[in-house]
Amino acid sequence: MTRLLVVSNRVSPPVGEGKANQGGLAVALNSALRETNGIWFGWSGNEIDQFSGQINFSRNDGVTTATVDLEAQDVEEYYNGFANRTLWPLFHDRIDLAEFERGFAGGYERVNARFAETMLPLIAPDDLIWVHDYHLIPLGSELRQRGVGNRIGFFLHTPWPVLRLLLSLPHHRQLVEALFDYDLLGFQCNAWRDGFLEYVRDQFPDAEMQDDGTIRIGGRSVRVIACPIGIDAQDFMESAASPEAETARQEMIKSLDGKCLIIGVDRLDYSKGLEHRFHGYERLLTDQPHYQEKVSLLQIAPPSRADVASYQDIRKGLDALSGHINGEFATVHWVPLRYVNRGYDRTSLAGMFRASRVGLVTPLRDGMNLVAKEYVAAQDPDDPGVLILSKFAGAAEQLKQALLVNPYSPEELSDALAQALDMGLEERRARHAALLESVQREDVHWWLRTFLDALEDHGAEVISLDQSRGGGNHGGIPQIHQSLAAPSFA
Ligand code: ADQ
Repeated sequence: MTRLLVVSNRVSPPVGEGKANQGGLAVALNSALRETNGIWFGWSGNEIDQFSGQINFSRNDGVTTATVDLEAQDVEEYYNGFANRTLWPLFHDRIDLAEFERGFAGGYERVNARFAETMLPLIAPDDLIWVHDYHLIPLGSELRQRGVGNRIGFFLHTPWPVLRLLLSLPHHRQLVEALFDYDLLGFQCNAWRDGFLEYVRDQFPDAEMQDDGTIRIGGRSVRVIACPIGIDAQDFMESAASPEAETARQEMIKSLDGKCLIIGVDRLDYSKGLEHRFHGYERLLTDQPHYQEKVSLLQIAPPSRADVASYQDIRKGLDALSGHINGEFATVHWVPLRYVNRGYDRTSLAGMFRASRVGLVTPLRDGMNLVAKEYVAAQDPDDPGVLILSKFAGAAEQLKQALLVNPYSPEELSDALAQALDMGLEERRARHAALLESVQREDVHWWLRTFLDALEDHGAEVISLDQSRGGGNHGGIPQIHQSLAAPSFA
Protein backbone atom coordinates (compact mmCIF):
# COMPACT_ATOMS: atom_id res chain seq x y z
CA MET A 1 0.00 0.00 0.00
CA THR A 2 1.21 3.50 -0.85
CA ARG A 3 2.30 5.69 2.08
CA LEU A 4 -0.58 7.64 3.54
CA LEU A 5 -0.48 11.25 4.70
CA VAL A 6 -3.59 12.15 6.68
CA VAL A 7 -4.41 15.79 7.35
CA SER A 8 -7.13 16.95 9.73
CA ASN A 9 -7.68 19.89 12.04
CA ARG A 10 -6.67 17.86 15.10
CA VAL A 11 -4.75 14.59 15.19
CA SER A 12 -5.68 11.59 17.30
CA PRO A 13 -2.64 9.32 17.78
CA PRO A 14 -3.01 5.79 19.15
CA VAL A 15 -3.41 5.60 22.90
CA GLY A 16 -2.14 2.03 23.39
CA GLU A 17 -3.95 0.09 26.08
CA GLY A 18 -6.60 2.77 26.41
CA LYS A 19 -8.00 1.84 22.99
CA ALA A 20 -11.42 1.51 24.63
CA ASN A 21 -11.59 5.29 24.75
CA GLN A 22 -10.61 5.90 21.15
CA GLY A 23 -13.24 6.22 18.43
CA GLY A 24 -13.36 3.83 15.46
CA LEU A 25 -12.26 6.56 13.05
CA ALA A 26 -8.99 7.17 14.91
CA VAL A 27 -8.33 3.45 15.31
CA ALA A 28 -8.90 2.77 11.59
CA LEU A 29 -6.81 5.72 10.40
CA ASN A 30 -4.04 4.79 12.79
CA SER A 31 -3.97 1.23 11.54
CA ALA A 32 -3.68 2.44 7.92
CA LEU A 33 -0.94 4.88 8.96
CA ARG A 34 0.91 2.15 10.83
CA GLU A 35 0.65 -0.22 7.87
CA THR A 36 2.02 2.32 5.39
CA ASN A 37 4.47 4.01 7.74
CA GLY A 38 2.43 7.15 7.18
CA ILE A 39 2.10 10.50 8.94
CA TRP A 40 -0.87 12.30 10.52
CA PHE A 41 -0.55 16.08 10.24
CA GLY A 42 -2.65 18.74 12.00
CA TRP A 43 -2.97 21.43 14.66
CA SER A 44 -1.51 20.58 18.08
CA GLY A 45 -4.33 22.36 19.92
CA ASN A 46 -1.72 24.79 21.34
CA GLU A 47 -1.58 28.54 20.83
CA ILE A 48 1.63 30.55 20.44
CA ASP A 49 2.40 34.26 20.04
CA GLN A 50 3.71 34.05 16.52
CA PHE A 51 3.29 31.27 13.99
CA SER A 52 6.68 29.61 13.36
CA GLY A 53 5.77 26.64 11.18
CA GLN A 54 7.84 24.42 13.42
CA ILE A 55 6.64 20.82 13.27
CA ASN A 56 6.50 18.75 16.46
CA PHE A 57 6.95 15.08 15.64
CA SER A 58 5.82 12.32 17.90
CA ARG A 59 5.69 8.55 17.48
CA ASN A 60 3.12 6.44 19.33
CA ASP A 61 2.49 2.77 18.81
CA GLY A 62 4.03 2.82 15.32
CA VAL A 63 2.25 5.97 14.13
CA THR A 64 4.00 9.29 13.44
CA THR A 65 2.11 12.48 14.13
CA ALA A 66 3.31 15.90 13.00
CA THR A 67 1.64 18.91 14.58
CA VAL A 68 1.95 22.69 14.43
CA ASP A 69 0.96 25.35 16.95
CA LEU A 70 -1.29 28.20 15.81
CA GLU A 71 -1.51 31.86 16.82
CA ALA A 72 -4.41 32.95 19.02
CA GLN A 73 -5.77 35.00 16.10
CA ASP A 74 -5.65 31.90 13.86
CA VAL A 75 -7.62 29.91 16.40
CA GLU A 76 -10.19 32.67 16.78
CA GLU A 77 -10.69 33.34 13.07
CA TYR A 78 -10.07 29.94 11.48
CA TYR A 79 -11.31 27.47 14.11
CA ASN A 80 -13.81 29.28 16.36
CA GLY A 81 -14.64 31.63 13.47
CA PHE A 82 -14.98 30.36 9.90
CA ALA A 83 -15.05 26.64 10.75
CA ASN A 84 -17.39 26.66 13.74
CA ARG A 85 -19.36 29.91 13.39
CA THR A 86 -19.72 30.05 9.61
CA LEU A 87 -19.39 26.65 7.94
CA TRP A 88 -20.66 24.34 10.71
CA PRO A 89 -24.03 26.11 11.16
CA LEU A 90 -24.42 26.64 7.40
CA PHE A 91 -23.66 22.97 6.64
CA HIS A 92 -26.22 21.97 9.30
CA ASP A 93 -29.01 24.18 7.89
CA ARG A 94 -28.69 26.76 10.68
CA ILE A 95 -28.26 29.83 8.57
CA ASP A 96 -29.76 31.82 11.47
CA LEU A 97 -26.61 31.00 13.46
CA ALA A 98 -24.08 31.40 10.64
CA GLU A 99 -21.83 34.47 10.97
CA PHE A 100 -20.30 35.92 7.84
CA GLU A 101 -17.21 37.92 8.85
CA ARG A 102 -14.42 38.83 6.47
CA GLY A 103 -11.91 38.32 9.26
CA PHE A 104 -13.04 34.71 9.73
CA ALA A 105 -12.72 33.99 6.02
CA GLY A 106 -9.27 35.60 5.94
CA GLY A 107 -8.11 33.52 8.90
CA TYR A 108 -9.44 30.35 7.26
CA GLU A 109 -7.52 31.08 4.09
CA ARG A 110 -4.37 31.97 6.07
CA VAL A 111 -4.36 28.81 8.18
CA ASN A 112 -4.98 26.58 5.18
CA ALA A 113 -2.04 28.25 3.43
CA ARG A 114 0.08 27.79 6.56
CA PHE A 115 -0.85 24.12 6.77
CA ALA A 116 0.11 23.63 3.10
CA GLU A 117 3.42 25.46 3.43
CA THR A 118 4.36 23.64 6.63
CA MET A 119 3.52 20.14 5.45
CA LEU A 120 5.23 20.54 2.07
CA PRO A 121 8.57 19.01 3.18
CA LEU A 122 6.73 15.97 4.57
CA ILE A 123 5.32 14.98 1.18
CA ALA A 124 7.12 12.24 -0.74
CA PRO A 125 6.41 11.82 -4.48
CA ASP A 126 4.11 8.79 -4.24
CA ASP A 127 2.28 9.63 -1.02
CA LEU A 128 -1.50 9.46 -1.01
CA ILE A 129 -2.77 12.58 0.74
CA TRP A 130 -6.11 12.38 2.54
CA VAL A 131 -7.58 15.65 3.83
CA HIS A 132 -10.45 15.58 6.32
CA ASP A 133 -13.40 17.83 6.88
CA TYR A 134 -14.75 21.33 6.54
CA HIS A 135 -11.85 23.01 8.34
CA LEU A 136 -9.55 22.24 5.41
CA ILE A 137 -11.56 22.56 2.19
CA PRO A 138 -8.97 24.82 0.44
CA LEU A 139 -5.94 22.77 1.51
CA GLY A 140 -5.80 20.71 -1.70
CA SER A 141 -5.81 23.88 -3.77
CA GLU A 142 -3.09 25.44 -1.60
CA LEU A 143 -0.97 22.32 -2.12
CA ARG A 144 -1.53 22.37 -5.89
CA GLN A 145 -0.44 26.02 -6.00
CA ARG A 146 2.80 24.87 -4.40
CA GLY A 147 3.28 22.27 -7.13
CA VAL A 148 2.09 19.16 -5.33
CA GLY A 149 1.13 16.62 -8.00
CA ASN A 150 0.25 13.76 -5.66
CA ARG A 151 -3.16 12.19 -5.58
CA ILE A 152 -5.18 14.07 -2.97
CA GLY A 153 -8.55 13.04 -1.58
CA PHE A 154 -10.99 14.97 0.60
CA PHE A 155 -13.65 13.53 2.89
CA LEU A 156 -16.43 15.68 4.32
CA HIS A 157 -17.71 14.40 7.67
CA THR A 158 -20.62 16.87 7.79
CA PRO A 159 -23.65 17.18 5.50
CA TRP A 160 -23.41 19.23 2.32
CA PRO A 161 -25.91 22.12 2.43
CA VAL A 162 -28.69 22.54 -0.10
CA LEU A 163 -28.06 24.92 -2.99
CA ARG A 164 -30.16 27.86 -1.79
CA LEU A 165 -28.42 27.87 1.60
CA LEU A 166 -24.92 27.64 0.22
CA LEU A 167 -25.64 30.60 -2.06
CA SER A 168 -25.87 32.74 1.08
CA LEU A 169 -22.16 32.22 1.82
CA PRO A 170 -20.08 35.07 0.41
CA HIS A 171 -17.57 33.65 -2.10
CA HIS A 172 -19.28 30.25 -2.15
CA ARG A 173 -18.04 29.62 -5.70
CA GLN A 174 -14.41 29.94 -4.68
CA LEU A 175 -14.91 27.52 -1.84
CA VAL A 176 -16.36 24.91 -4.20
CA GLU A 177 -13.80 25.67 -6.88
CA ALA A 178 -11.10 24.76 -4.39
CA LEU A 179 -12.67 21.29 -4.16
CA PHE A 180 -12.04 20.74 -7.89
CA ASP A 181 -8.34 20.57 -7.08
CA TYR A 182 -8.78 17.21 -5.34
CA ASP A 183 -8.74 13.92 -7.23
CA LEU A 184 -11.47 12.39 -5.07
CA LEU A 185 -14.28 13.86 -2.97
CA GLY A 186 -16.05 11.61 -0.47
CA PHE A 187 -19.43 12.40 1.09
CA GLN A 188 -21.17 10.47 3.85
CA CYS A 189 -24.27 9.57 1.82
CA ASN A 190 -26.03 9.98 -1.51
CA ALA A 191 -28.07 12.95 -0.31
CA TRP A 192 -25.00 15.08 0.48
CA ARG A 193 -23.19 13.98 -2.70
CA ASP A 194 -26.24 14.76 -4.83
CA GLY A 195 -26.53 18.16 -3.14
CA PHE A 196 -22.96 18.90 -4.13
CA LEU A 197 -23.57 17.80 -7.74
CA GLU A 198 -26.70 19.97 -7.87
CA TYR A 199 -24.65 22.97 -6.80
CA VAL A 200 -22.02 22.26 -9.45
CA ARG A 201 -24.66 21.89 -12.18
CA ASP A 202 -26.23 25.19 -11.16
CA GLN A 203 -23.12 27.28 -10.67
CA PHE A 204 -20.69 25.70 -13.15
CA PRO A 205 -22.77 24.97 -16.28
CA ASP A 206 -19.59 24.13 -18.22
CA ALA A 207 -18.78 21.22 -15.91
CA GLU A 208 -19.07 17.85 -17.62
CA MET A 209 -20.65 15.20 -15.37
CA GLN A 210 -19.93 11.55 -16.06
CA ASP A 211 -21.94 8.53 -14.96
CA ASP A 212 -19.28 7.33 -12.52
CA GLY A 213 -19.49 10.65 -10.65
CA THR A 214 -16.44 12.23 -12.29
CA ILE A 215 -16.66 15.94 -12.96
CA ARG A 216 -14.45 17.45 -15.64
CA ILE A 217 -14.02 21.17 -15.48
CA GLY A 218 -11.40 23.59 -16.77
CA GLY A 219 -8.99 20.73 -17.56
CA ARG A 220 -9.40 19.28 -14.09
CA SER A 221 -11.05 16.02 -13.13
CA VAL A 222 -12.46 15.07 -9.77
CA ARG A 223 -14.42 11.95 -8.85
CA VAL A 224 -17.27 12.38 -6.38
CA ILE A 225 -18.46 9.42 -4.31
CA ALA A 226 -20.74 8.61 -1.39
CA CYS A 227 -18.70 6.58 1.07
CA PRO A 228 -20.47 6.22 4.43
CA ILE A 229 -18.23 6.05 7.46
CA GLY A 230 -18.77 3.12 9.83
CA ILE A 231 -17.66 2.02 13.27
CA ASP A 232 -15.30 -0.75 14.31
CA ALA A 233 -18.33 -3.02 14.74
CA GLN A 234 -16.44 -6.11 15.86
CA ASP A 235 -14.54 -4.18 18.50
CA PHE A 236 -17.66 -2.41 19.76
CA MET A 237 -19.58 -5.70 19.99
CA GLU A 238 -16.74 -7.20 22.00
CA SER A 239 -16.67 -4.15 24.32
CA ALA A 240 -20.43 -4.47 24.82
CA ALA A 241 -20.11 -8.13 25.79
CA SER A 242 -17.14 -7.56 28.15
CA PRO A 243 -17.38 -7.96 31.95
CA GLU A 244 -16.81 -4.19 32.39
CA ALA A 245 -19.77 -3.37 30.13
CA GLU A 246 -21.86 -5.97 31.95
CA THR A 247 -21.08 -4.24 35.25
CA ALA A 248 -22.15 -0.88 33.77
CA ARG A 249 -25.33 -2.51 32.42
CA GLN A 250 -26.24 -4.06 35.75
CA GLU A 251 -25.60 -0.84 37.66
CA MET A 252 -27.83 1.00 35.23
CA ILE A 253 -30.61 -1.60 35.48
CA LYS A 254 -30.43 -1.40 39.28
CA SER A 255 -30.72 2.37 39.26
CA LEU A 256 -33.80 2.18 37.00
CA ASP A 257 -35.84 0.34 39.60
CA GLY A 258 -37.94 -1.44 37.00
CA LYS A 259 -38.38 1.54 34.63
CA CYS A 260 -37.71 1.17 30.90
CA LEU A 261 -34.61 3.09 29.81
CA ILE A 262 -34.62 5.42 26.81
CA ILE A 263 -31.09 6.65 26.08
CA GLY A 264 -29.53 9.48 24.08
CA VAL A 265 -25.77 10.10 23.76
CA ASP A 266 -24.54 13.14 21.84
CA ARG A 267 -22.03 15.93 21.88
CA LEU A 268 -23.83 19.01 23.17
CA ASP A 269 -24.46 20.63 19.79
CA TYR A 270 -27.51 22.38 18.36
CA SER A 271 -27.40 20.07 15.32
CA LYS A 272 -28.17 17.05 17.51
CA GLY A 273 -31.78 18.13 18.10
CA LEU A 274 -31.72 17.77 21.90
CA GLU A 275 -34.36 20.44 22.59
CA HIS A 276 -36.72 18.85 20.07
CA ARG A 277 -36.01 15.45 21.58
CA PHE A 278 -36.90 16.67 25.06
CA HIS A 279 -40.12 18.16 23.70
CA GLY A 280 -40.97 14.83 22.05
CA TYR A 281 -40.46 13.05 25.36
CA GLU A 282 -42.56 15.65 27.17
CA ARG A 283 -45.28 15.02 24.57
CA LEU A 284 -45.20 11.30 25.29
CA LEU A 285 -45.64 11.88 29.02
CA THR A 286 -48.44 14.39 28.40
CA ASP A 287 -50.42 12.56 25.70
CA GLN A 288 -49.90 9.03 26.99
CA PRO A 289 -49.78 9.42 30.76
CA HIS A 290 -49.73 5.65 31.33
CA TYR A 291 -45.99 5.83 30.52
CA GLN A 292 -45.41 8.11 33.53
CA GLU A 293 -43.34 6.37 36.19
CA LYS A 294 -42.75 3.51 33.70
CA VAL A 295 -39.94 5.07 31.64
CA SER A 296 -36.79 7.08 32.20
CA LEU A 297 -34.89 9.16 29.62
CA LEU A 298 -31.12 9.33 30.15
CA GLN A 299 -29.50 12.02 28.00
CA ILE A 300 -25.70 12.10 28.09
CA ALA A 301 -24.34 15.26 26.45
CA PRO A 302 -20.81 16.47 27.19
CA PRO A 303 -20.31 20.16 26.28
CA SER A 304 -18.31 21.00 23.17
CA ARG A 305 -17.04 24.24 21.55
CA ALA A 306 -17.73 26.13 24.76
CA ASP A 307 -16.01 29.29 23.36
CA VAL A 308 -18.78 29.77 20.81
CA ALA A 309 -21.82 31.75 22.02
CA SER A 310 -24.44 29.59 20.28
CA TYR A 311 -23.14 26.58 22.25
CA GLN A 312 -23.48 28.49 25.53
CA ASP A 313 -27.06 29.35 24.51
CA ILE A 314 -28.05 25.78 23.72
CA ARG A 315 -26.64 24.64 27.03
CA LYS A 316 -28.69 27.23 28.92
CA GLY A 317 -31.80 26.27 26.96
CA LEU A 318 -31.39 22.58 27.76
CA ASP A 319 -30.72 23.23 31.44
CA ALA A 320 -34.00 25.13 31.62
CA LEU A 321 -35.99 22.61 29.59
CA SER A 322 -34.76 19.56 31.54
CA GLY A 323 -35.63 21.39 34.77
CA HIS A 324 -39.06 22.22 33.40
CA ILE A 325 -39.81 18.59 32.41
CA ASN A 326 -38.67 17.21 35.75
CA GLY A 327 -40.54 19.96 37.59
CA GLU A 328 -43.71 19.09 35.74
CA PHE A 329 -43.67 15.29 35.93
CA ALA A 330 -41.28 14.09 38.68
CA THR A 331 -42.64 12.38 41.77
CA VAL A 332 -40.81 11.56 44.97
CA HIS A 333 -40.03 8.12 43.49
CA TRP A 334 -39.35 9.03 39.87
CA VAL A 335 -37.06 11.37 37.92
CA PRO A 336 -38.35 11.29 34.32
CA LEU A 337 -35.27 12.86 32.72
CA ARG A 338 -31.66 12.38 33.74
CA TYR A 339 -29.56 14.93 31.90
CA VAL A 340 -25.81 14.44 32.31
CA ASN A 341 -23.15 16.83 30.97
CA ARG A 342 -20.12 14.57 30.88
CA GLY A 343 -18.51 11.96 28.65
CA TYR A 344 -18.17 8.25 29.42
CA ASP A 345 -15.68 5.68 28.17
CA ARG A 346 -16.87 3.51 25.33
CA THR A 347 -17.24 0.36 27.41
CA SER A 348 -19.53 2.05 29.94
CA LEU A 349 -21.53 3.58 27.07
CA ALA A 350 -21.86 0.14 25.47
CA GLY A 351 -23.16 -1.28 28.78
CA MET A 352 -25.68 1.57 29.13
CA PHE A 353 -26.83 1.11 25.52
CA ARG A 354 -27.38 -2.57 26.29
CA ALA A 355 -29.43 -1.75 29.38
CA SER A 356 -31.87 0.38 27.36
CA ARG A 357 -35.10 -0.46 25.56
CA VAL A 358 -34.85 2.51 23.18
CA GLY A 359 -31.92 4.41 21.59
CA LEU A 360 -32.99 7.93 20.65
CA VAL A 361 -30.80 9.42 17.91
CA THR A 362 -32.63 12.40 16.49
CA PRO A 363 -30.29 15.04 15.03
CA LEU A 364 -31.86 17.81 12.95
CA ARG A 365 -28.99 17.35 10.50
CA ASP A 366 -25.98 15.04 10.79
CA GLY A 367 -23.27 13.98 8.34
CA MET A 368 -23.54 10.36 9.44
CA ASN A 369 -24.02 9.83 13.23
CA LEU A 370 -21.91 7.06 14.65
CA VAL A 371 -23.88 6.79 17.89
CA ALA A 372 -26.72 5.17 15.91
CA LYS A 373 -24.34 2.45 14.69
CA GLU A 374 -22.77 2.00 18.12
CA TYR A 375 -26.22 1.58 19.64
CA VAL A 376 -26.99 -1.26 17.22
CA ALA A 377 -23.63 -2.97 17.77
CA ALA A 378 -24.04 -2.83 21.57
CA GLN A 379 -27.36 -4.70 21.70
CA ASP A 380 -27.88 -8.26 22.86
CA PRO A 381 -29.25 -9.90 19.67
CA ASP A 382 -31.57 -12.09 21.75
CA ASP A 383 -33.22 -9.13 23.47
CA PRO A 384 -32.29 -5.97 21.55
CA GLY A 385 -33.41 -2.40 22.10
CA VAL A 386 -35.08 -0.36 19.35
CA LEU A 387 -33.29 2.41 17.46
CA ILE A 388 -35.25 5.59 16.74
CA LEU A 389 -33.33 7.52 14.11
CA SER A 390 -33.76 10.91 12.47
CA LYS A 391 -34.50 10.87 8.74
CA PHE A 392 -32.03 13.74 8.48
CA ALA A 393 -28.94 11.84 9.64
CA GLY A 394 -26.71 10.39 6.91
CA ALA A 395 -27.03 7.05 8.73
CA ALA A 396 -30.74 6.86 7.77
CA GLU A 397 -29.75 5.83 4.21
CA GLN A 398 -28.23 2.63 5.58
CA LEU A 399 -30.22 1.98 8.77
CA LYS A 400 -33.64 1.63 7.17
CA GLN A 401 -34.99 -0.84 9.75
CA ALA A 402 -34.75 1.75 12.52
CA LEU A 403 -37.92 3.69 13.35
CA LEU A 404 -37.22 6.67 11.11
CA VAL A 405 -38.67 9.96 12.37
CA ASN A 406 -38.91 13.63 11.57
CA PRO A 407 -37.03 15.07 14.58
CA TYR A 408 -38.83 18.43 14.30
CA SER A 409 -42.20 16.86 15.13
CA PRO A 410 -42.86 16.21 18.84
CA GLU A 411 -45.88 14.12 17.83
CA GLU A 412 -43.82 11.85 15.57
CA LEU A 413 -41.20 11.49 18.29
CA SER A 414 -43.85 10.65 20.86
CA ASP A 415 -45.52 8.10 18.54
CA ALA A 416 -42.17 6.45 17.74
CA LEU A 417 -41.31 6.25 21.44
CA ALA A 418 -44.62 4.54 22.18
CA GLN A 419 -44.14 2.16 19.24
CA ALA A 420 -40.62 1.28 20.40
CA LEU A 421 -41.64 0.79 24.03
CA ASP A 422 -44.50 -1.52 23.01
CA MET A 423 -42.65 -3.46 20.31
CA GLY A 424 -42.67 -7.25 20.71
CA LEU A 425 -39.53 -9.36 20.93
CA GLU A 426 -39.89 -10.90 17.48
CA GLU A 427 -40.07 -7.55 15.68
CA ARG A 428 -37.22 -6.13 17.78
CA ARG A 429 -35.02 -9.09 16.86
CA ALA A 430 -35.86 -8.91 13.15
CA ARG A 431 -35.17 -5.19 12.93
CA HIS A 432 -31.98 -5.49 14.94
CA ALA A 433 -30.61 -8.40 12.84
CA ALA A 434 -31.03 -6.36 9.64
CA LEU A 435 -29.46 -3.25 11.20
CA LEU A 436 -26.53 -5.21 12.61
CA GLU A 437 -25.84 -6.80 9.25
CA SER A 438 -25.50 -3.34 7.71
CA VAL A 439 -23.35 -1.98 10.56
CA GLN A 440 -21.01 -4.98 10.30
CA ARG A 441 -20.79 -5.03 6.51
CA GLU A 442 -20.05 -1.35 6.03
CA ASP A 443 -17.79 -0.85 9.03
CA VAL A 444 -14.93 1.61 9.43
CA HIS A 445 -12.44 -0.74 7.75
CA TRP A 446 -14.73 -1.04 4.72
CA TRP A 447 -14.99 2.77 4.62
CA LEU A 448 -11.23 3.22 4.74
CA ARG A 449 -10.58 0.61 2.01
CA THR A 450 -13.34 1.96 -0.22
CA PHE A 451 -12.06 5.53 -0.03
CA LEU A 452 -8.39 4.66 -0.44
CA ASP A 453 -9.06 2.21 -3.30
CA ALA A 454 -10.97 4.94 -5.13
CA LEU A 455 -8.18 7.43 -4.47
CA GLU A 456 -5.47 5.06 -5.71
CA ASP A 457 -7.38 3.87 -8.78
CA HIS A 458 -8.06 7.36 -9.94
CA GLY A 459 -4.37 8.20 -10.28
CA ALA A 460 -3.85 6.74 -13.75
CA GLU A 461 -6.83 8.56 -15.18
CA VAL A 462 -5.71 11.89 -13.80
CA ILE A 463 -2.27 11.48 -15.36
CA SER A 464 -3.76 10.86 -18.78
CA LEU A 465 -5.92 13.98 -18.48
CA ASP A 466 -3.32 16.24 -17.07
CA GLN A 467 0.24 15.14 -17.75
CA SER A 468 1.66 17.92 -15.66
CA ARG A 469 0.16 16.47 -12.50
CA GLY A 470 1.66 13.02 -12.67
CA GLY A 471 5.34 13.90 -12.62
CA GLY A 472 5.98 13.81 -8.88
CA ASN A 473 5.56 16.52 -6.38
CA HIS A 474 7.27 19.88 -6.36
CA GLY A 475 7.83 19.92 -10.10
CA GLY A 476 6.44 23.38 -10.81
CA ILE A 477 2.87 24.58 -10.81
CA PRO A 478 0.73 22.58 -13.23
CA GLN A 479 -0.61 24.74 -16.03
CA ILE A 480 -4.28 24.38 -15.17
CA HIS A 481 -3.70 25.91 -11.80
CA GLN A 482 -1.96 28.91 -13.19
CA SER A 483 -4.99 29.65 -15.32
CA LEU A 484 -7.33 29.91 -12.34
CA ALA A 485 -7.16 32.68 -9.81
CA ALA A 486 -6.34 31.37 -6.35
CA PRO A 487 -9.57 31.16 -4.39
CA SER A 488 -10.10 33.99 -1.99
CA PHE A 489 -12.74 33.82 0.72
CA ALA A 490 -11.95 37.14 2.33
P1 ADQ B 1 -19.74 14.16 15.66
O1 ADQ B 1 -20.71 15.25 15.38
O2 ADQ B 1 -18.84 14.39 16.79
O3 ADQ B 1 -18.90 13.78 14.38
P2 ADQ B 1 -20.94 11.34 15.97
O4 ADQ B 1 -20.96 10.69 14.65
O5 ADQ B 1 -22.19 11.17 16.71
O6 ADQ B 1 -20.74 12.90 15.99
O7 ADQ B 1 -19.71 10.71 16.76
C1 ADQ B 1 -19.48 11.02 18.07
C2 ADQ B 1 -18.56 10.00 18.72
O8 ADQ B 1 -18.34 10.50 20.02
C3 ADQ B 1 -19.19 8.62 18.85
O9 ADQ B 1 -18.21 7.65 18.72
C4 ADQ B 1 -19.76 8.65 20.27
O10 ADQ B 1 -19.79 7.41 20.94
C5 ADQ B 1 -18.83 9.59 20.98
N1 ADQ B 1 -19.61 10.28 22.01
C6 ADQ B 1 -20.68 11.07 21.85
N2 ADQ B 1 -21.15 11.47 23.05
C7 ADQ B 1 -20.37 10.90 23.98
C8 ADQ B 1 -20.33 10.89 25.41
N3 ADQ B 1 -21.24 11.53 26.13
N4 ADQ B 1 -19.36 10.21 26.03
C9 ADQ B 1 -18.46 9.54 25.29
N5 ADQ B 1 -18.45 9.48 23.96
C10 ADQ B 1 -19.38 10.15 23.32
C11 ADQ B 1 -18.77 14.19 13.01
C12 ADQ B 1 -20.07 14.35 12.22
C13 ADQ B 1 -20.89 13.07 12.26
C14 ADQ B 1 -20.04 11.91 11.74
C15 ADQ B 1 -18.69 11.86 12.44
C16 ADQ B 1 -17.76 10.84 11.78
O11 ADQ B 1 -20.83 15.44 12.75
O12 ADQ B 1 -22.06 13.19 11.48
O13 ADQ B 1 -20.73 10.69 11.97
O14 ADQ B 1 -18.03 13.11 12.38
O15 ADQ B 1 -17.64 11.07 10.42
